[in-house]
Amino acid sequence: MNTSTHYIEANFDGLVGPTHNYAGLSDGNLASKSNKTKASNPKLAAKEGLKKMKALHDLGMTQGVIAPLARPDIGTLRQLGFTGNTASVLKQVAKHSPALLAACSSASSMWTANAATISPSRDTQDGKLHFTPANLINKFHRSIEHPQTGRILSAMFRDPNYFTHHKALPSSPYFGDEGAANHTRFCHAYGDHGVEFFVFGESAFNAALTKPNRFPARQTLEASSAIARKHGLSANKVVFAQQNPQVIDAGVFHNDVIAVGNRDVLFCHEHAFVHKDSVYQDLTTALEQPLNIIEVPNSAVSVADAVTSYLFNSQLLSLPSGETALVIPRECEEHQNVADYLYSLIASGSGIDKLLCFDLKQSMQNGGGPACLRLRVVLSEQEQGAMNSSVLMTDTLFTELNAWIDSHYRDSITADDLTDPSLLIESQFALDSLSKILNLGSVYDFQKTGEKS
Ligand code: SUG
Repeated sequence: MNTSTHYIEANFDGLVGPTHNYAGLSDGNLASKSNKTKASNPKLAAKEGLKKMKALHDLGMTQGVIAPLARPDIGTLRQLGFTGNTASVLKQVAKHSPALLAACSSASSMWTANAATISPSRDTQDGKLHFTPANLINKFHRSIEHPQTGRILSAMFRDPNYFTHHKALPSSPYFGDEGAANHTRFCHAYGDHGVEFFVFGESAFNAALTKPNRFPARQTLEASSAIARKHGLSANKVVFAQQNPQVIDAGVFHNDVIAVGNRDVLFCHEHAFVHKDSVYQDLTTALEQPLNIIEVPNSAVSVADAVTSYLFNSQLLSLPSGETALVIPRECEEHQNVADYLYSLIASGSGIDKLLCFDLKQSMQNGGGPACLRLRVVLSEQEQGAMNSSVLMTDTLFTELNAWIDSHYRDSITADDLTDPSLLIESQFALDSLSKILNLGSVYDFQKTGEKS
């Protein structure tokens, strides 16, 4: 391994799929539940996300795109006993269970923070980058994502000399895994051997650990430790922490709704973790240098304010200019307490220098903010050279994707539209064409899965 090589953090955002809709599928995610039955606007959703990608690219960040999954998921519907051609499958399931149709039509793969957990090559025993797609077992509509997600990630990071792709963990609640949304990496420079921080909501085997009462904990300690093992991480560079069950019950369904970290900064709410002092101590010890912990007091921003504004679902970015930026959703500026807190934070010399604010309302209404929409990958120069560069944002790709959205996306979807076989055909055409733009090969394989209309 060449330790003098330069490493960067690239962000890969999920392109919102053509079936984006509000189906109220996520118990414990307050936005998802409260927007059920609202009409969605997939075209606007995709453009909002794309604008964020382009803006970060324009600031000099390495920005990539992750293609959406094929939806409705006819393969899963066939597995559940619906037969005939695709129009007939849709008709049967719409009659039998509109909720099942909605689950199989969800564009939830847009939240790529849940796509996988990734360990950079500097942290792993074999010096390769490791990927484990999340099994997302806690929600049916998300549990069907990982096989296609794994294919897409493999088509983006193909070269086995650099990239190791694992299968998702066993599909059991004991190993509930929600990917990078519950995983943060700390380091001084991206090329250092980093500290990988895993936050879990409950333990499947240790009954002594408290559990939330109202809403499910989606990540188990057992899943997090399996990933650390599979990725070959050093024990002294891994920290496990339990998320406060009370915040899960208040709507914090992933750690990235209450904390975000980058390099040697941890920005979190004071109620984020159980035994927070020992968590902070363990992180500092593993990092072997000071960690800048910016802890937001409940008196300034309550947990409820954090959940409505998505303050912590922000991206903490080290810009090429040397500044640290916090990428926030518009909702933070619209929330008085949160906005006041943020302006004082920037003025205080905390280590966060500027705010970048984006409209991501279409995704926010399903509980997905800026940080949900991105998957971080720390890459060396050689790894950047070895990956599929067609997925990296450029001015040309931005123009091409905008035109692609314009020609394939609807500007409104309601529950009734999900039964429409033309939506399926439109989506298949769109993804066929996207797989060429992004050079993904046959990741969708509609023919093979019997999904071709
Ligand atoms: O899993 N919402 C997603 C939001 C994921 C946000 N991701 C992170 N925090 N990293 C979820 O709850 C709602 C779909 C619907 O109701 O139509 C949904 O799946």
